[in-house]
Amino acid sequence: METGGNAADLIHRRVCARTGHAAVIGFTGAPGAGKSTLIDAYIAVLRGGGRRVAVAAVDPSSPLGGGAILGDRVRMRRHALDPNVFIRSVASRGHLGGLSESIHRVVDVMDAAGHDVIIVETVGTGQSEVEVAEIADICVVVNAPNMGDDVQAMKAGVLEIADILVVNKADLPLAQRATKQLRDMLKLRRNRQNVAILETVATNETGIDALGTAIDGLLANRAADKRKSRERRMRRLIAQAASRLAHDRMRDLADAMLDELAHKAATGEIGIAEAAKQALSLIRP
Ligand SMILES: Nc1nc2c(ncn2[C@@H]2O[C@H](COP(=O)(O)OP(=O)(O)OP(=O)(O)O)[C@@H](O)[C@H]2O)c(=O)[nH]1
Ligand SMILES: [Mg+2]
Repeated sequence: METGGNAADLIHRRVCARTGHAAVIGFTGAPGAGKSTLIDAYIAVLRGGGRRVAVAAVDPSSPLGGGAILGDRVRMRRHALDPNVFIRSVASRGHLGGLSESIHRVVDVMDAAGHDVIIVETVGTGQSEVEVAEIADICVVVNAPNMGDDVQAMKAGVLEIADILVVNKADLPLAQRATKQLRDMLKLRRNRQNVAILETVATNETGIDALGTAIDGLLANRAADKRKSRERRMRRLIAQAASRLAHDRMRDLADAMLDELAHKAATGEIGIAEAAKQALSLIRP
């Protein structure tokens, strides 16, 4: 059975009827910024409050399959034996250069399974963080001092999606400088310039309680938007699925019909756009 086929659709429908309870928190940021370590510490805070947690770690290093193998990138072993913490690695399907549709399904299933908080970890390498912002109710962008060309290198897009900015590795020199740089960059942001910037040391759990409090505060304000953003997300998924469907049907179209269109286009009788329109009308049923 092809992924995304009818069986998947059936499951999706059953699952969707049970979703809407979980809070989805995205953690994104440069490789090695400390996202997994931070999440590990945050899970401890959530568990202290009795909440059930699921983590979907998007693993960019495994483009194939959707396996549950946890790579070395995932440093959350402390909670491995806790039955109320479910951690899964999700392949990013590299050829699309970002989060796949499967992450949407994984998050939905985690939600339907009754987790209170779902954490999505992605490495901020371009498209993926914009997609994580789409899935997540709250987006935490994790920075670390002295990485590459400081935070200047951080893409403007990443800053735009941040609901909370974290400067992790605050134990390192230059942490304060990174915080100041972020504050300056925020001033240039078009909207929501009052985003919290929190310093943390994930390795010794400094600042994690404050992070949890900040996330809860934002969640409380967002509750009303949830259904709307879910529907926006569905619209995008439907559009993606529709274009894939068109692509597949076009491929299956009788050659004779395409040949005729190709001939007309090649001789300039019709333009490409017109040929495409006619081809679409051929596959409509
Ligand atoms: N000094 C210091 N090191 C930290 C801190 N947090 C994480 N680290 C270290 O930074 C390294 C990377 O941590 P990870 O949690 O794997 O970082 P990540 O962002 O999840 O990395 P990727 O998933 O590979 O992108 C590890 O060696 C951590 O022990 C911190 O607050 N201070
Ligand atoms: Mg990681």
